[in-house]
Amino acid sequence: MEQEGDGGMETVLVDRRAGWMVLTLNRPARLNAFNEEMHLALRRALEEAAGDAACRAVLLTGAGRAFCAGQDLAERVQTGGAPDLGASLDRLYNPLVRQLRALDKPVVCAVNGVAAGAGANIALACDIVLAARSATFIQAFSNIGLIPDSGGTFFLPRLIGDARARALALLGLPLDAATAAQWGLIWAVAEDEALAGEAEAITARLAARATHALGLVKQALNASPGNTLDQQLDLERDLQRLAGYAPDYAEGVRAFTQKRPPVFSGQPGRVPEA
Ligand code: T3D
Repeated sequence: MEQEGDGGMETVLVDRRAGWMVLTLNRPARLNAFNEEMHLALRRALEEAAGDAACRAVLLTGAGRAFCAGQDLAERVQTGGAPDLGASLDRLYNPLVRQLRALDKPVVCAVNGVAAGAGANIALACDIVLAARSATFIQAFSNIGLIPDSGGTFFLPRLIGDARARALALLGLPLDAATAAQWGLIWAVAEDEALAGEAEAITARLAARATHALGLVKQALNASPGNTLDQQLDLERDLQRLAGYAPDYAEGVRAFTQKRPPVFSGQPGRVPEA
């Protein structure tokens, strides 16, 4: 799963814990900027997380002082013709964002330092974003003549409203973590030295919950922005039906009535033929 490169360093570190996985972007000398190798390593690690029933949550973070500085611009210095950036998004960034959103288990992002360009928006594509107090979010794209990608123009206005989204995207200025949390861009801020512990505690807590239901929660919330209320009510009916047949629902109700903590398996149930 780990990928060799960057002078023998793995570009994504994969740490398997009991019930969850930590994925660490690992190109610290380049502030964990994405090159193709890191893209492919992260994709494979997420595929492994998706296919492993024992992995019930994922924690994504960065090595060193940054979370991720977006695209590795050293790869984009033009010596010949201009690169087709649309092709790069199609092949690398868009599949990553889709993969994070579609993963049927929660993804926590611990933003340990600056998150710039695609690095910022990949953080926003995760389910729960916790940032170190010293971290900043920069829609750096317009600083180099680009537009926000990796879902930035989707996530930003939905999370913080059009006025703030426009200013961040057009000005390319850093937003501090506390303001990001206050605006609703992210879930919360942790003190720098407490970030890893708090993010791990959240991920471990998620891994012990009703994983199948959490995947359905993601599905419902992912569909919400494009749906009418009627469509969303229908989707909730369909997904709740699936949740209701899963063993974790029976266990949740049993545990509640027996006044004890539930022990969830995370597994889907058998849905009767319609
Ligand atoms: O291309 C496509 O496929 C299309 C998709 C594009 C997606 C994108 O993400 S476009 C946006 C790309 N990212 C940026 O524009 C951000 C560039 N970086 C910065 O603005 C700053 O580095 C930061 C604000 C992130 C951090 O600033 P600071 O002062 O803390 O650090 P620094 O000194 O600028 O950077 C430290 C080192 O990391 C430095 O290398 P050196 O001089 O020590 O050897 C710097 O060059 C390197 N670095 C930082 N960001 C990148 C990078 N190297 C390559 N690519 C980077 N994005």
